[in-house]
Amino acid sequence: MQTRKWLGKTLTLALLPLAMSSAWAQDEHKAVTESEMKYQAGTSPLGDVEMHQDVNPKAPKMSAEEFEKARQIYFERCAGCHGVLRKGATGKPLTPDITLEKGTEYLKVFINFGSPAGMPNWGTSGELSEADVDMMARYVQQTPPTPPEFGMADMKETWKVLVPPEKRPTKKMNKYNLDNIFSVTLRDTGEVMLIDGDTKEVVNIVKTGYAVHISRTSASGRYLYVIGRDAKINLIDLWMEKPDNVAEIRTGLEARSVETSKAKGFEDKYAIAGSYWPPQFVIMNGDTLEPLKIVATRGMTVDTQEYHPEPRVASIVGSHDKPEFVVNVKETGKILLVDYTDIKALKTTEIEAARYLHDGGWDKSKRYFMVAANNSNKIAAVDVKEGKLAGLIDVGAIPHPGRGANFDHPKYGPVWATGHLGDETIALIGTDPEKHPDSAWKMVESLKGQGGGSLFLKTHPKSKNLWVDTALNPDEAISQSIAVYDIENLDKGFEVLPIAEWAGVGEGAKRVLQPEYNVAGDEVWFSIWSAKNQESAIVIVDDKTRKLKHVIKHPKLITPTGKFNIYNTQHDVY
Ligand code: DHE
Repeated sequence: MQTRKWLGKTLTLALLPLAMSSAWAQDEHKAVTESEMKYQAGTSPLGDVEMHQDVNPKAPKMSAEEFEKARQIYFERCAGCHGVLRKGATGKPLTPDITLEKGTEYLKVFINFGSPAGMPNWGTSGELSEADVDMMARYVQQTPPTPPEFGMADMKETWKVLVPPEKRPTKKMNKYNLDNIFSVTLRDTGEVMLIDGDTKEVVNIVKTGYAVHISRTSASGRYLYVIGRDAKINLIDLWMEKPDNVAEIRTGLEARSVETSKAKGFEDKYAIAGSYWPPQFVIMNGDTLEPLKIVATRGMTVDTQEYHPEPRVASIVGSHDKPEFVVNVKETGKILLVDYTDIKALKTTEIEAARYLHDGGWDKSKRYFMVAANNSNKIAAVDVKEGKLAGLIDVGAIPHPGRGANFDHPKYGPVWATGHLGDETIALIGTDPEKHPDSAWKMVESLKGQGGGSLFLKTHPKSKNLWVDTALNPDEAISQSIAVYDIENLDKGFEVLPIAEWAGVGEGAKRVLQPEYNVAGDEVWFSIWSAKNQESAIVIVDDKTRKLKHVIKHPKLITPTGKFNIYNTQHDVY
């Protein structure tokens, strides 16, 4: 039997991770599967960035070559959970004051075996060699290298106006029904595929940033903003004969969110992008992407009120009624209402919520923004009209709503729904304090779903269906199918549709991801997401009959993930 010494005791290898988990990982959430943890630990583009490094004489020795290799591995696999500066988020903090005390042997065991609390078993899974595990254990005891800042001069250097506004069309120059175009993220090729929702034909494939993340539509519906994980933004003009890039910029070194001003009088005027690194957001001209104002998000955390050097910007939405952006700051757990009426005298309302803020969407009235505080197992509801927190609602384990789903519940009135990464439930929260005060800001019902690993769910004002994906569930039968509920008969449970099977693609992970409606609200589009070298597809289901309507396949439809219908994104219909 193989044994190892740990904290002075001799333990069998099988017992080591358990012993460690109780010692160090006690307070980590327990409900995460390996695929979910890997989702949070997605690759950061910072691995290729040159960084400042101090030498720590107390840390174990590493050659310059080893350090560089370890840094690459850290940013590819670890930074998503433990943070760029290793201050901790989903994963534990790994700053030298903690890691030096633990020592190389302890850290090696942890990296090798993982923990039941969610740390992947990088060594025993074969992903890291024994030498790499040893190297990583020494690396996390060094002073964390700091990536450079990215200020106005850096942004301006990357900023390109490919077609100036005065040379752009003055009216729509194509025959497309722009309301029904879909912008589809081709994650691993760094492109978006624009698909005509009426004919299902490809309109254009536009080169974008690395591991492109989301698309958002301007208030008028003319412009499309796309952001990559490398913080590159592309502005696409949908009025062109063939919609294409008209401007681009990098607003940082790593990012996830972009949005545009939607309030009356400010339509298409500003764009905003939040970054993971540096921790900041930038307001730009809406039609050129010229950077105008950069605001740092470094500051104190909501609960312990300690300084955090790396509060990443998660979701951002533009209010339809007030000239404000709602900026959700992950590590501080604060929601910023940024009034852009006068960006030279920016007024910000800072609302205390909970850690770690991630994704969210509007309630039906678009007065309240609902955002997941995923590590607190809560949803924060912000009353944007009054500029205050309306509620902090306990839900299931690790809520992940995407933008959520709004519908009228037969008993509780208007509700907003979220699925969860960490359990199989779907939480319904009452959102109408005026007509349904007893239900407001409470989880009025918790539906049982197919399983954990849910990322997105969707309905449409014209539909009676609620579609819930379970893309990260470890069971293929669950990750490759969808659950659909009749919202007028929720007690009847759900029907399971084998969406990936309907796609008729070959081998692959075939995760069924992110339901998205067409403009009419009578079709639901699903991504069938396999690896880069495998066939993927988009499956379109008839909403009323729940039967297969169409499958989109294309040699360039590689790793499709998010899909954004122009009209529904423009008007926040979900
Ligand atoms: Fe996302 C939205 C961050 C991994 C697909 N993702 C978001 C938002 C944030 C975010 C902050 C909200 C943006 C907004 O509304 O302004 N995503 C992150 C991560 O930090 C994380 C966990 C790890 C990473 O390294 O990026 C991550 N996301 C993923 C994926 O692995 C997904 C499934 C596939 C992919 O394309 O990379 C993925 N994220 C999406 C999608 C949305 C999104 C499709 C938009 C949903 C919507 O309906 O609006």
